Amino acid sequence: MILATQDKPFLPENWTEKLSLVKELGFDAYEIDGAALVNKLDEIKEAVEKTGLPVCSVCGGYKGWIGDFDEHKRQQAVKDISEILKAASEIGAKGIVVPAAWGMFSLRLPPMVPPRSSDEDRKALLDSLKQLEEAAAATNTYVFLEPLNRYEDHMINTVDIARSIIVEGGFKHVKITADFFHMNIEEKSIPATIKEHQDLIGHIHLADSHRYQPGDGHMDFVSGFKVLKEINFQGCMAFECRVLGDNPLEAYRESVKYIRQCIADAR
Ligand code: LER
Ligand code: MN
Repeated sequence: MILATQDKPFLPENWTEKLSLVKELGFDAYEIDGAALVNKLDEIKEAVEKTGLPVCSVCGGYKGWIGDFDEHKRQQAVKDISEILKAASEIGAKGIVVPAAWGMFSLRLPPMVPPRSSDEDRKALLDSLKQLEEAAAATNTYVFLEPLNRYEDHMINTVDIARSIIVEGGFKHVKITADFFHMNIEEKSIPATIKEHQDLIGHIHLADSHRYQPGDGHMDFVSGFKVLKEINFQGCMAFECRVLGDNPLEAYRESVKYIRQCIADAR
């Protein structure tokens, strides 16, 4: 299993120095911001070559959402993500993590009544993903559709809903990001969810129960990793968390060791 990290405030700005330190911390790969990738493509390519630390995936870095209420912003998201996928393919990244929307609306927070029906939400998502399916096919990349918990999005909260959209659209280049933090809130069982949707899970996000670094909270990673091993998951698992501790760099190093031990314990 490939372990990756997103950017952190304690990592250097210079791309070669950043990727070197990521490697030294014990990671195998890096999950990059889409805007950084597009704007600094040559610099990042050089850093990947020099350090031997690949960019495995992209997350964020575009305007709007694929399920945006605002039609103009929705199309902007599709356009930006298509551009990012071109850059991703140039650098050998597998694809981009894409939620329906993040922080746009929650059915569990006031005003609780959305400005659009769930049928219209679904129509918008299917249309965006149809366009992105073509962009991903043309670049041999994937869109990793990501369910978020009920407080962060109202359209796709569970892996099952993500599946139903992929099946309805007949998409071949849309897979699922299974994020342990969101699954811990929304799914009855993380291992059972991974097992049931193994054919569509293409990417993993890791954080502990409180969204800080793995090992600091009470998430049961081992039971999920057991299933990932059983199904021979070949994708990337990217840390997506803030880091607690007086020395965050060292705390992060310990967290990588912790996750590697969880992987070893998952037999
Ligand atoms: C947000 O909570 C999240 O999980 C990100 O991966 C959004 O794409
Ligand atoms: Mn995530």
